[in-house]
This record gives sequence, structure tokens and C-alpha cells, in this order.
Amino acid sequence: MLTNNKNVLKWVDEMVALCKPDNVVWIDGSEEQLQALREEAISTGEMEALNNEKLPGCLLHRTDPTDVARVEDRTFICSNTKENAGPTNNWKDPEEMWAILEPMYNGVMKGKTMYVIPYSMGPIGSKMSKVGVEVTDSIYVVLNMDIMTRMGKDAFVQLGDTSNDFVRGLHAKADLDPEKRYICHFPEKNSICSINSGYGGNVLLGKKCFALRIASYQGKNEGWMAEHMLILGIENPQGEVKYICAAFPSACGKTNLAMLIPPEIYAKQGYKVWTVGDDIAWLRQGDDGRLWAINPENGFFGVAPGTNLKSNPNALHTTERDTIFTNVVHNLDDDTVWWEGLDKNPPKHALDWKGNPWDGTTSTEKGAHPNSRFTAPARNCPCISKEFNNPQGVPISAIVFGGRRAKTAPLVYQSFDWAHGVFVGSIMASETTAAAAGAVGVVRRDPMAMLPFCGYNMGDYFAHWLEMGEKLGDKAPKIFNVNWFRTDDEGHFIWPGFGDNMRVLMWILDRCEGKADAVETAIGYEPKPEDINLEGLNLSIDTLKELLTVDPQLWKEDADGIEAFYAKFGDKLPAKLREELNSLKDRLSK
Ligand code: GTP
Ligand code: SPV
Ligand code: MN
Repeated sequence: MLTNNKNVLKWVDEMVALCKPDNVVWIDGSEEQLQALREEAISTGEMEALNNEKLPGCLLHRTDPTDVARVEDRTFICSNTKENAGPTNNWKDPEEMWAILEPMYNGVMKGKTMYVIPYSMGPIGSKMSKVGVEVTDSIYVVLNMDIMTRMGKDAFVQLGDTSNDFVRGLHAKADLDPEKRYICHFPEKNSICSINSGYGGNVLLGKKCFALRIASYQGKNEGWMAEHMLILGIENPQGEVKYICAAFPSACGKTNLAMLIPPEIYAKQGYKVWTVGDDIAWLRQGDDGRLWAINPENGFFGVAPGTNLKSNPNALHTTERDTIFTNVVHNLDDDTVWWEGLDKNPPKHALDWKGNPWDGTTSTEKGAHPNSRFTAPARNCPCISKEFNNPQGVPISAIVFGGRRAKTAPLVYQSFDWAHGVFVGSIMASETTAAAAGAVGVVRRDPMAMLPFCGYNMGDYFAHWLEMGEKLGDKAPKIFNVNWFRTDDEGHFIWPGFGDNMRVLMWILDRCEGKADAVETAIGYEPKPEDINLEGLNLSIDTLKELLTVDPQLWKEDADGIEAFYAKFGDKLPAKLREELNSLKDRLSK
């Protein structure tokens, strides 16, 4: 036992009595214990060791082929009332849900070991951090939680001996039956239950389940925010760093933006980019009145396909050691890994993500799953911010929203003010991706990139955003929207994206500092085309102008879509947002 905290001990006893494991192992976080678990997982085939010279400390894992992404239709917010979960979440009464779950958990760990994982979301010692305890029957979960969180006995020090303020997470792989897969959140009880899955976002309960769904609910009650946002710092040649948060839906470019390599024109002047986080931000008003952010995570659970030395060298270098690869190609010639978009040399003698023989030189099937992932420690990242472990976090100058929109949204625009910025976030829409089960490429509303992650009524969530703006007053970050994904008539992306996105971020920071001009349009402020630096880029000013066009017809149609979306919230929709929609319509018809 690693703690004397009676609340923890009592809950773990209850979980043991329910799941009836043969053994219980408390995870202290020591390298010795972790190494023994790695060896055990390798001996049972749960994980495979990779080439220890080329990829030291790296492991490969395959999930069940029916279990490769988050499952939004099996994810529930079991608030005390349906209204508290709101119109965008699946809801079930907590008691009814427990009546379904309890028999499934009863004896589910017979013949197995239960691992008790204490972890901190956020740096140990930070007032912004929060503790969770996850019990699981999966070594894969333990080893991933080690990378993604501050795991082990220090988390119990952070919790203290008497506190009851920890998130209880119960996970069992059971038999991976998709029909019996449940990812359930009980916000009022600080607890999460996950069963019949072994895939990242469904089972690493510190991540989406706690750090977004439960934490967003806690944030509303406690006056802070938990958001699906990256955090990056841009250092100017004088050594000053300004920080930006950006919310994009799953697989829409957060990891890539967070680790971007500055284009030559900026690099040669001495600009640098630093990564604080790539997926989740916890935001709080600081003593100085500004908004401060921490990344509650300790690693990156990143999309593998498309990651290469050109698109994201920092991510690739981050995965060169002590990384877990999930559902990628196994190159049997040298025991390394491969995925689509890594390079133009797919291996000939390989196993695909399902473990079947695969010849990349002839196969027409993809070798890696589109949602294959790497789990890599933040400390490996060549551009990790020196503030990464700062318990205060970093002060935020700008908040950026964005999604995949083939046509409607321009490359970048700025909101008129905070409330209009909340409107801009609330009307976000994006094409769906492989990060969640279901159709890919379908446009849906995804406010603030939080549709799958808001742990309470999204109408109340919008109101909370508006309240935060009132508290922050003139110290509030400026709010922007970007779209890297506009396509031409043949469906090709027009904007080069990746490192070149910094050209847009520079305009954003200039706007925050009052250094750049703007053009007022119906939807917000846009840059003057000449204010986006295109030096060294093979892109004409006319193409840039096209990227900045706002088609009133498309926007009128979009406004109807927003109207329909807003209607779901009934009187939970803040009046302010309806006013913003009406003003947008007025401006569009002028
Ligand atoms: P989650 O981890 O699911 O939350 O995703 P994420 O938002 O971190 O997405 P990520 O950065 O992993 O990018 C996902 C996909 O988008 C990858 O296939 C990238 O290659 C692609 N992508 C990222 N940035 C850009 C960009 O600027 N332009 C284009 N065209 N594609 C991009
Ligand atoms: C996402 O889907 O937004 C992810 C991956 O970051 S998961 O952890 O599976 O949610
Ligand atoms: Mn994500």
C-alpha cells in the first residue's frame, strides 16, 4: 500500500471486492516495477519489444481490430439529471447505468491482476493539478499512464492523507465485446467506469475522461476551464515568449501546430517555437488577472500517420526512445515501425496493424490504422518548453479555434471581442476524422472542439465561457479562428500548412500587441493580405486573397445550420449567443 488515505483505501477495497482479481499491485512508479511489467507484457505477447539500437525502450502494441478509436455512441455522461448532461451527450440515469455495469464488473478480474495507478494531472506541487486513481487489468494501460501522467507514489503525496478529492477510474478490458463497451462518467461522484475496450482515449482515464469530461464539470463549479487545446510559446529574437492556446477537433492538427518548425524567414531572425502541450489545457485566472494555462499531461498520444521528418520532425524525434506504438506497421527486417506518410519506403517484410503479413511495396491496403498512435514522453521533445513543469503555467495572449472546412471558413479571422469570440467557438464545424469510430469526412458542429468531451450541458458551458470573459475583462486573450484545410476544386489543400502556419500565428500575435491592421468583414477582422508574410513561400498573393474570401451565400447557409444547432439547447442557450447570431445574419445581408 502506498498511502494511508482512508478514502483511497476504502474505494480500492470496494473495487477489489467487485472485480475479484487474484492479485492487487499498487503502482509506485519505480523504474524497477515498470521494467518488470514491460517484461511481463512482452512475455505474454501483449507488447512486442522493438529494435533496441534504433528505437531504445520502445514497444509495439495492437488493439483488437474492433477497438481502434474513441466510441462516442458508447460514451455516457451519467449526471443526476438528463438536463445536466445536455442535448449533445448520451445520458443515462446513474443508478440505471450502474445496474448495467455492476454485473459486468462482478468477478471480471478473476484470474487476473488489478493494478492500482495513482497519478497527477498537472505538475506535482501545482495548485492547478488534480489527482486520479485508476484501477485496471491492463499492463498496456499502466505503461501508457506512466508516459502520459505523473504516475506513482508522488501522486499520493500530492493528494495528501485525508483528501477525498480524487477521480476514481475503474477500467476492465473484459472480453472487448463492442456491444458491451461502455465509457461512463459520473460527474457528481468524481468517477469514471470503462469496460470492454483497450484503446487509448477509452481507457487512459486521466486523458479525455478525467482531464476533459470530469474536469470541465469541475472547472465550471470552481471557476476555471478544461479545454481540448494545445499550448505553444513563440519566442522572439529578443527572448520574449508569448503563449497561444488552440482548440482543433481530434486529428485536425494540434500536435503538429504545437511542435511546428519556424519557416526559414523567422528562424534566421532568431524566432523559436516551444511546446507546452498538444491536446489539453487547464486554464485559470492568475493573481495578475490574466489567463494562465497548464498542460495536465506528461506525454503525447499522437496520431502516427502523416508524421514525418518534413511535416513534424519534433514529433518524430520525440518517438525515438521510450515510446509505445499502437496499431502501426511492424517492419520485420529490422524490428522498427512504419506508417503511411512516414517516408516513401514502406517495408516489404512486415506485419500490418492487425498483425497480418503485409508487403508495403505491393499491398493496396493501408498498413497502419488511420488512427494509429504513438505514446511518447514530453521530456523527449526537442522543443519542449522550459515552463513545461512550471506549477503556475504560462500566460495566454491568444485563443485560436479551428477545424477542417473545405470551403466556408477563411484562413484566419479575429473576433470583434470576447463574447463574439465565444460565438465563433460555439459555431465551429469540422469534418469528422478517424479518431472516433464512425463515418469520416462528414461536417458536424463541434463547438470549441469539445463536442465529444464536455462533461455537462453545453449551454451551461457556453455561459461559463461568457462568465470567464467578464472576469478577465481587458486582460482576456484575443480570440481567433483558423482553417488550414480549404481545398481547391480538385480537393487539394490550398494552404501549405504545418510550419507555414506560423505565418498566421505571427499576424495573430501582432494583433494581440496592436501592431497589425485588419479589415472588418461580416464575420470578424481579417488580415490585409500583405500583412501575412509569404516570403520564401511558393504561394501568390492572389491565392492568399482567395483563402481569405468570405462567401456570403455559404455563410448564410451556415447561419441556418447554426440556428438549427442552437435550437437543441432551448433556454440553456445564453441570450448573448443568439444576439451574436442575429448580428451575424444582419451583417451578411448588408
Ligand atoms: P488528436 O491527438 O486526435 O487530438 O489530434 P491533433 O489535433 O493533435 O492532430 P494532429 O496534429 O495529430 O494531426 C492530424 C492529422 O492532420 C495528421 O495526419 C496531420 O498530417 C494533419 N495535419 C496537421 N496539420 C496540418 C496542416 O497544417 N495542414 C494539413 N493539410 N494537414 C495537417
Ligand atoms: C482525440 O481523439 O482527440 C485524441 C486521442 O487525442 S484519444 O486519447 O483517443 O482521445
Ligand atoms: Mn485530442
